[in-house]
Amino acid sequence: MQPLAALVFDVDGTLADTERDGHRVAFNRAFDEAGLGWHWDVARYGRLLRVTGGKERIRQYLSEDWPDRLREPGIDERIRALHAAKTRHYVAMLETGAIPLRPGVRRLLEEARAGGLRLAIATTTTPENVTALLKATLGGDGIGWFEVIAAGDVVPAKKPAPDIFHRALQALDLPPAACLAFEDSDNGVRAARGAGLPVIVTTNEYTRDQDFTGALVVLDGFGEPGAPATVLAGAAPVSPYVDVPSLLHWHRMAQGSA
Ligand code: XBP
Ligand code: MG
Repeated sequence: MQPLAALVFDVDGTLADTERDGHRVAFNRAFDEAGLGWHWDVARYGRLLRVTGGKERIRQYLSEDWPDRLREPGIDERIRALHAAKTRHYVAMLETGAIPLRPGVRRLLEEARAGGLRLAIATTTTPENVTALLKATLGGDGIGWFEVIAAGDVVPAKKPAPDIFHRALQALDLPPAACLAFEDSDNGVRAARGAGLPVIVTTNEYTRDQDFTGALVVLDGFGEPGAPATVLAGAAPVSPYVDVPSLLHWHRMAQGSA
């Protein structure tokens, strides 16, 4: 049996609830700045989240509301520029401390590090967004907590393709059986499973009704002492919240030896 050696975390919706009050707001600020008159409300953004990747999401929106604009010369460059502006607004929001880590995340990361588990990130979002989030929430050395940060356009295909998880496993030089992945969305679960990773889901407002077939366990969050996590599917944690003993228990289950 492979011992558990590393934890591979998704970022958006998993480490922090970034979509509704972070990315969406930053997109709208970039649209305003560009004088486009576009606005993504909470519901519309929820539907657009079916497409992973910010540039891809702008393209999806155009295909739905302004299909002719997709044929305009230079549209790719304009999407890139608009997305770069969005990233600038998003990073500025993070630097104000506007987006905290989800309850239980910092505790679990600290417990995992104390327990000798290696930490990695596999995310669709732009690398600057990851470093800004980690710096703003964990402090200057927070980035160093993660041995591997695989993010954004470093891989050709985004989630639900498994590429970003393959990239993280390669960088860790570990087989999927020695790891556990953490995700919040069905696209993420399919990506992690596509890379052979056992995956633990923590849902959020945008993803709670999605299909998490293939996940080891589905919870409404990581939980904290005194604020237990609710199990929505799969085996309960060893403690009322997600901790290292629970991870070891789920990992054994994943290998059929619990
Ligand atoms: C979620 C995504 C990202 C973000 C926006 O990433 O799909 O595209 O919504 O970030 P994760 P960018 O894999 O962490 O859940 O605009 O930088 O793409
Ligand atoms: Mg996510």
